[in-house]
Amino acid sequence: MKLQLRKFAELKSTNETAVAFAEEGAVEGTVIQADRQSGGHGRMQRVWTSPLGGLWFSVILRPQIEPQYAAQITLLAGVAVAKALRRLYETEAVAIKWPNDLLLNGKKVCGILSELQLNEQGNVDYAVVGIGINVALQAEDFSPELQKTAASLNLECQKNYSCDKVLEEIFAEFALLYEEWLTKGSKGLMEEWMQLNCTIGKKISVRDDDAEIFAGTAAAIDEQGALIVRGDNGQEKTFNFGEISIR
Ligand code: BT5
Repeated sequence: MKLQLRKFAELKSTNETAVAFAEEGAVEGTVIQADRQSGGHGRMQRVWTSPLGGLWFSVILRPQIEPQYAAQITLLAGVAVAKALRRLYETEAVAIKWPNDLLLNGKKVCGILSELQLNEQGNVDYAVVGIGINVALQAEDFSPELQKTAASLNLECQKNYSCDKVLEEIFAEFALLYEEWLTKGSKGLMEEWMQLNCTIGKKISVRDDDAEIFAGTAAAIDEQGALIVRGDNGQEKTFNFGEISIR
């Protein structure tokens, strides 16, 4: 797959623009990037802080796969970004928190938002994978609340990489992984995810809004990217998506 960049100074949300382009037939590998977003969002329309200095982009994919495997696209993006950031910033402190976050020394540096559109036959029409990375944000770009939970790569690692450089590194990893995933299946991807994650083996709470709905140890992820949790009460439960905090 060839990634082709379409760059904008400002968009409401690169995911929204990517969906609109995909609906108009944009080819697989089209990438929408904006220097800033006026309405960047996370899951359930949560606000995603996206000022100048961050890398905000969305990739249009048209994988011919069974829709139930589409959840792996978020894992794939996480692996591609984690590998690129670890190499470029020469740190192993970047790790994947299930399902869609990348942490640096325990603070969120990247969020991923995947959206899937099926056609009338129930096959994948397109997927949009939106990736937000705090590359060169300053502490004051974050609200006081986010300052406690979010980090910016250049600040934290004392480097001065541009968003273009980070994007170039991610493109290389992403294209390679995606081809491998399409042709060879998910085994290699899952193995890499296991190497790069900071979730499995940890004591976690599964949350809905602010309330804990299940507590236990993250035991494994299954073929489709769902998290298997061994409950403190001995019961095992599988979560296809959700919110967790590491205890
Ligand atoms: C995510 O949602 O983590 C997915 C974020 C995806 C953003 C990208 S940017 C390009 C593309 N265009 C979009 O409009 N979106 C995608 P979620 O798991 O729901 O986490 C959202 C939470 O992360 C918020 O409620 C905040 O607590 C926190 N947050 C917001 N902005 C942040 C930032 N810049 N860095 C770290 N944490 C942030």
